Amino acid sequence: MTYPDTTGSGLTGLGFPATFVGVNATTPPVAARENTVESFTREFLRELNFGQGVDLDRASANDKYLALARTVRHYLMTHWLETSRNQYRDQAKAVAYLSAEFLLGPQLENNLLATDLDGIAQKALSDLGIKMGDLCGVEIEPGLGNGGLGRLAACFIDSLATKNVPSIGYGIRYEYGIFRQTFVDGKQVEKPDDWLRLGSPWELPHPENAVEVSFGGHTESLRDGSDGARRWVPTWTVTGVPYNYMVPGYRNGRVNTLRLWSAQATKAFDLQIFNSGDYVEAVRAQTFAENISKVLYPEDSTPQGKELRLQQQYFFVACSLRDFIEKVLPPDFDLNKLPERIVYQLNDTHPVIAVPELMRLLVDERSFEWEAAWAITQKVFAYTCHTLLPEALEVWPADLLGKLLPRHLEIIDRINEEFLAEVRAQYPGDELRVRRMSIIAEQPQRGIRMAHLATVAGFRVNGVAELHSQLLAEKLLRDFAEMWPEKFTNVTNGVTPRRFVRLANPDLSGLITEAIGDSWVTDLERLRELEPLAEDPEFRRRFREIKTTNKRRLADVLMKRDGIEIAGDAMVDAMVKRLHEYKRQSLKLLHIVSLYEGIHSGRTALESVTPRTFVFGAKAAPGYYLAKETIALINAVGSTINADASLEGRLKVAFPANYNVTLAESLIPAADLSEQISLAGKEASGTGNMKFALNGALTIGTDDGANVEIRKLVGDENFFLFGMAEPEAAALEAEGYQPHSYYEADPQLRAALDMISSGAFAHGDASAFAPVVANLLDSDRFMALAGFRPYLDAQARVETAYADQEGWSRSAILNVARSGFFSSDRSIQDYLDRIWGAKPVDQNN
Ligand code: NBG
Repeated sequence: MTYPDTTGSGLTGLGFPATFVGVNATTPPVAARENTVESFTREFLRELNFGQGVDLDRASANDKYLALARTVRHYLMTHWLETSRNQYRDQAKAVAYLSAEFLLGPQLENNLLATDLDGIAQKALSDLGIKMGDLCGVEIEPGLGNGGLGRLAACFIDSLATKNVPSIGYGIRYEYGIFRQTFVDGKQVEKPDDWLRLGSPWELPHPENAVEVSFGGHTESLRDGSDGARRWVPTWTVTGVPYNYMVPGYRNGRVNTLRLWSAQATKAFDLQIFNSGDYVEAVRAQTFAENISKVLYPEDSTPQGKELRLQQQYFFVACSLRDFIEKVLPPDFDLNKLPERIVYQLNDTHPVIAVPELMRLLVDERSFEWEAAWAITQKVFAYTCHTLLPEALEVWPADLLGKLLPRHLEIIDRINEEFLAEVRAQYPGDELRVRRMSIIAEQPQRGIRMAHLATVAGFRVNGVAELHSQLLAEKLLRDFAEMWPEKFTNVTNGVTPRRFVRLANPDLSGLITEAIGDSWVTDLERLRELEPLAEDPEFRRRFREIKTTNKRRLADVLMKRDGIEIAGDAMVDAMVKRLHEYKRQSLKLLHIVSLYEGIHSGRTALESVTPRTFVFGAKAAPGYYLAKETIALINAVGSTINADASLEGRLKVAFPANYNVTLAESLIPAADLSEQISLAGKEASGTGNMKFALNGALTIGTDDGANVEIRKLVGDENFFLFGMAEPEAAALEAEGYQPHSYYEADPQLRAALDMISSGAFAHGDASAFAPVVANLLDSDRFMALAGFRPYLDAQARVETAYADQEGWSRSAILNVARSGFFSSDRSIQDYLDRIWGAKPVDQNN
C-alpha cells in the first residue's frame, strides 16, 4: 500500500487550531507530494544543504540523520495539517490522553514505516552511498518515561492514530528523560539523559501559543461571584510552551498530535534553592534551578511526595486544559457541552489535579454554578489505575498542596465534603467507611489521596488486566466499587504491533506476511491463521532460523553497544523490567546461583545443563537502596560466572546497562524464554510479557497481571506456570509468612543463599551482599523464597521442553498465533466501547 494522497481524502483529526498553521477551515488542502526516489533524494539534499548547511561529502552522520528526519517530517506534514484542519471543521468528540510520561523510543524508523517511505528512503540513501542503518544508529531516543506506564501511553497514541480516532496526547517535554544507567564496579551510577543535545528533529515548538500557569499565594472571596467562586491571587507563574510531535497512523493518512509542554521562567518566577542532594535535585542544580520540566522523576511505582513533582503535574494539566478549551474549541463554545467534545483519560494519578483545575476554570473563571461545573467535570474524566501496591498511590500532604495550589485545596475540600455526605446518606452510621473513603486522609498527616479524588470525579475507573481490575474492585478500591459498581471496568493493556513486531522483527514479519498477508499489522487477531502452520515442519524450521538470526543480531548489538560477548545460539532467557522487589529479580538470581552452585559442587553434570544466556535489563530508582544492591549482586554473579572457564561457556549472564526501547527492539525478537515472575497479585499487568509472546518467546510466569490472560490464550501446554495464585499468596501473608522456614527446609535454596553469603561473588568478602540476603531471610515481602522450589521445578520443565526443538518451536509459533489479543489496537477499541464513547472517524467520508 502506498501512503495516500492528501487531496480530498477528508480525514478528520485533532490537532492544533487553524490559527497555528495559518489557515482557516476553508483553505484548500496542501498539494500532494510525489513519493519517488528522485523527489526524496532532492528533498534530502536540500535539507542537508539548507537545513544543516553542509555538503554531502562534509556531512557528519548526525547531519545526515537530521536531514533524513526532516525529509520524512515534510512528508508527514501535509497529513498533519490536514488532520488538524478536518478536526477543527468536524468538531468530533476527541480523546485527550493525559500522561506525565510518554516513553516514545526512536522515531525515525517508525515514521518511515507509517508513511511507507522506508523503501524509497533506503534506495535514495544507498544511491548516495549512505547506509540507512548507520543513520538510525545516530538517533537518541526520547526516554520520557520510566517503564511500562510511559511505554503504554506511547503504544496507545500509536493505536489511536492508526484506528483513526480524533485524539491528542498531553504531557511534559522533559529536558532530561529517564537517567542513563551506567555501571561502575557493577554498581548503578546515574547520568543525566541529555537527549536533546544533537537537536530534536521531530518536535515543533510553538512559543506563540504559550500558556501561563500560576502557583502559590492565597484566595479571596468574591463579592458577586457564582456559588462557590473565589479569587485566586497567586505569587508566581511559569510559562508553558507547547512542543508538538507528529503521531502518524499506520499508512492511513492520519497524523495526530502529541503536545508536550516545556516550562520557561517568567519574570515573576520565584527562584528556589534546592539543596537536598539527591539525583533529581542535582540535575536541576546543574542546569539552574528554574525549570519545572527539567527532569523526569525516576521513581517507578513508588512515587515520592516531592514539591517539584506536584509542580510538574499541575503545570502540564493546567496547560493542557487551557489549550483545549481556549485553543482547540471554537471561541463561542458552550462549555456545558464539553462532555460531547472531549474525554480526558487520566493515566494513573499523576494528572488528577486536572479535576480541581477544571472546576476552578468553570467556577472561578467562567462563572459556572458549582453544581453545574461538577456535573460537567464528572462527565469528562476517566481514570486508569496502574498498580496494586498501596504505597504507589499518590497522597499529597495537604499543607504542601495548599501552599502551592491554595485554591485547588479549597475545591478538593468541598468535593470531599459533598462526597462524604453522599457516603453517609448511603451508609448511615458507618463512620469507619467514611474515614476509609475520604479523599482527605487524616493520618499520619493530612493528605490528599489522589486515587480517591480520581475515583470520585471519574465516570469510569479501569484496571489494566482482568485480574488487576478484579483486585482493584475487591481490595484497593473496594468501598468505591461497592458504592458505584457501574464505574468499574477493565481494559487489558496492549502493545503496538507496528513497533514491537513489524519494526523490531522484520524477518518474522516477512514470514508472517508471506503466510497470511500483511493485514495482521493493523488487525492482529489475524495471527490466528498461523495456527495450522505450527504443525508444518518447514514453517517451524524457518521460524527457528529467524530466531537464530535474531540471536546473532542481538549478539552483535551487545558486543557493539556494551562489549558483552554472548553465544549466538544458546537459549536466550530474558528478564527485562524495572528493578523492584515485587517483580522478584532476586528469584531469578537465586535460580542462576543455584545452577552455578550445582555445577560447582558437583551435584549437577555440566553436560546436563542447557546452554543459556540470561539477559537482564533493569534500572533501579536512584533512591531505592535494595534495588541497587540487587543490581550490584546480579553484576557480581554475572562476572563470576562469565569468567569461570570450567563452565565452558554454557552459562552466561548479560546485563547491558541502560535498557531502553532501542535495546528492547533488539532483545525481544531474540528471546526464547520470557521471565514474568512477580508475586501473584502485585504486577498490575505487564506489557513486556505481551511483546515477548508476540515474538515467539515462551513465558515462565506466575498467575499475575496479564500473564493470566496470556496463559489462557496460548494454552497451558505452551506456558510455564508456577507458584502461588493470588488468594494463596494473600492467605500466606495473612497467616504470617516465615521466609526462614523455606531456607531451613530446602537444602538447595540454602546452598544458593549460603554461596552468596560466603563472598563467592565478592572476592571472598562475606559482608558484600549481606543486606540483600538479610532482606530475603528476614522479611522477603514478596515471598521469593517461597517461590524458589516451584520456580526451579518449572525451570526443569523448561529444560525438558527446550530439548525438543520441534515441540518448542510449535509452542513458540502458537504463542505468536494466539497473542493477537494483546495489540494496543484492541485495548483502544475497548476504551472506545467501555469508556470513551468516542468513535473512529470514517477515513473516506
Ligand atoms: C505499571 C505496572 C505494570 C503495567 C504498567 C502499564 C506503574 C505505576 N504501573 O504492571 O506496574 O503494565 O503500569 O499499565 O508504573
